Amino acid sequence: MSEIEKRIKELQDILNYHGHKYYVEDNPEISDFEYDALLRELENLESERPDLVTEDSPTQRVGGKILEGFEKVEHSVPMQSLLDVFNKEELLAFDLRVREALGLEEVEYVVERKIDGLSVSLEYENGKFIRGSTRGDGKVGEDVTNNLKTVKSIPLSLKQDVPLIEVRGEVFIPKKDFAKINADQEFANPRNAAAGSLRQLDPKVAASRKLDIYVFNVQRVEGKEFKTHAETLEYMKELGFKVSPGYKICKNIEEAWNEIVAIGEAREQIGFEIDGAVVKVNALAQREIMGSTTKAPRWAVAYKYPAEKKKTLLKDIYVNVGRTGVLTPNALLEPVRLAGTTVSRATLHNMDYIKEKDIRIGDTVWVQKAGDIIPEVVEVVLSERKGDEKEFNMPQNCPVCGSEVVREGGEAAFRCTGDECLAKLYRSIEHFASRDAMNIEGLGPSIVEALIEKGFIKDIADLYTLYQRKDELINMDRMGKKSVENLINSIQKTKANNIDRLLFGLGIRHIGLRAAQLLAENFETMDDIMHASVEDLVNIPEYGEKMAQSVESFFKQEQIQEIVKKLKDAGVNLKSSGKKQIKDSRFTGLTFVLTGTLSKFTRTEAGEIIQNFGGKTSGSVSKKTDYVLAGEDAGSKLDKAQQLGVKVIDEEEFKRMIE
Ligand code: 0OX
Repeated sequence: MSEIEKRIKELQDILNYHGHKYYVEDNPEISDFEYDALLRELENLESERPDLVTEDSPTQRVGGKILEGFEKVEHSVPMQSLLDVFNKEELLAFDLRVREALGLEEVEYVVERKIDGLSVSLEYENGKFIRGSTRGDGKVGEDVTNNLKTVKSIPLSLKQDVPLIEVRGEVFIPKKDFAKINADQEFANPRNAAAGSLRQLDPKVAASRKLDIYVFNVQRVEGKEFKTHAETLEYMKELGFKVSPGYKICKNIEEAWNEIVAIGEAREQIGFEIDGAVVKVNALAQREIMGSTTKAPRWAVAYKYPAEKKKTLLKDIYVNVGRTGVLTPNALLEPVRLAGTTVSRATLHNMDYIKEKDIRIGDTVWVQKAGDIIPEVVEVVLSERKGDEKEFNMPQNCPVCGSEVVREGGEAAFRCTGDECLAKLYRSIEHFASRDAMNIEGLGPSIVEALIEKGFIKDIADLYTLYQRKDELINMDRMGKKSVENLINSIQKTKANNIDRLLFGLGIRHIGLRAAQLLAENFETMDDIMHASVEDLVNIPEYGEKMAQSVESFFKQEQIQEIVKKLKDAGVNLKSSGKKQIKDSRFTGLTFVLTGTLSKFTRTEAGEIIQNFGGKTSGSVSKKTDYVLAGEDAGSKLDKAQQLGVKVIDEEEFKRMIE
């Protein structure tokens, strides 16, 4: 072996050793400076001898090229989800089910923190990392190997030469790093940031995001047998993995409960977000006996802690104006840390909510995150009221355009009456471009804002003449030539959209996606719809008086008639493809509920397919639901389906049904 070869091998080993000390054990033996110097030496030697660069060299963590998309990976062992429990009773009921199935007085459990990140599977052959994939729907995920290689705590080679092992873990962003990468509030929470980073097509971007991992399960292994889950965790540690820290073996459910309480109390102090605790039967033979349902093992549950609440000062109330002109009151808060982010604003929903809860400016209030994402003020701490707090009243004039604000009979909402209100224009264009409406790729909020600000668009129809001003757009500072061309192309493409997308995109009050489809099905042209009377419109099945009124008065507006004319002149499709001919009625009489993130279709597409086959979709699960189509991260609707015994299908099964 030549000197250079020897030194390269030596440096790889040294760097792997110190990398493990730093990233996995969190116990570095050398400084960052020394580590970087060694890494640079290795990079230099490897650039002299590219033939000696191995796949698992520490220099190869950001070696991947920018991808077009991700390959699908079929998981050889399904990546199951967990059944949730929300209180001690439900936990005890789980324990009872386990003990009855096993015929035992007491069962030993392992309690782990439930890391709030993204589940991934890591595959190793002969000790080398060969592939990493996302959970996807549990059966098929996406190959994100190059991005996972950038996660420094994922070993590229194991400390022992195992012929084959696949482990499962959770990728997350530590709290301290999330604050840094989210300075401009791009992500709602660390979990979202981790998900976005893992699905980056450019591994360099993923590398900049400080992803970390904890592993917690051996999915499969060759040539090794274990008796307990705890043994598998220790084994993974020996191999060099960063194992879920602070897991505890509990000899019965009471001990498990105490551990759940302790984890809940220490939740704020730990460096990463958790969304619960996981309770797992420890003995693997007992797990075998319990088995699994189609989705989740019967030998484990996730205990979900109640939403985190914080007390803080409500400094002021300000008002936002939405697409339809509705004024939404929001609270400006003394910033507080809440479920992973610093919260300084929270919704107050509407004026009735403020009155009902008697929320005043200067109050100390409880804030929590609705669905763990949108912060809301939930209660006033009356005991801390001093008496100088100020009551809030909705402004009589729109804070954006100054027009009169009215409250229409029976509605909670206050609305701006200004036809030209800029806030309305921003939001209406965002809505027009959104996925379920015209689906214009690349027309996000900041571009919309810039186009309005610079006077390029005054209404939605102006989008379709933008191509004539391409050069001016390119000169606008925030967009390059390529992105202007892409935007114009994606706008032009939408001219051929079905008219139901346009009808939904117009943002007619009370007309959602389904109502827009019904309009399209019941009239032949936009002209017919524009001339339809309330009497004509109430004849549409599922249409009530309010919807019919809304459509009629919408199209009576001169301004709208002008916009439609401009759309027509620009060549936007204004013809309906007529009532959908149901050639294949395999779903007639069946109701589907769609939930979670689908990977092969958008929800709208899946909904269209169901309707084309004569079926119906609904927004909520009830006994009348026939199927729940669940994608990734399906939440409460899936739980409800399981409770009611409604059949749950995944995308694969749905695909088979529509083939
Ligand atoms: C976590 C976590 C997730 C293995 C078998 C079913 C679920 N987010 O921390 N999942 C599991 O267990 C899997 N354990 C965890 N700790």
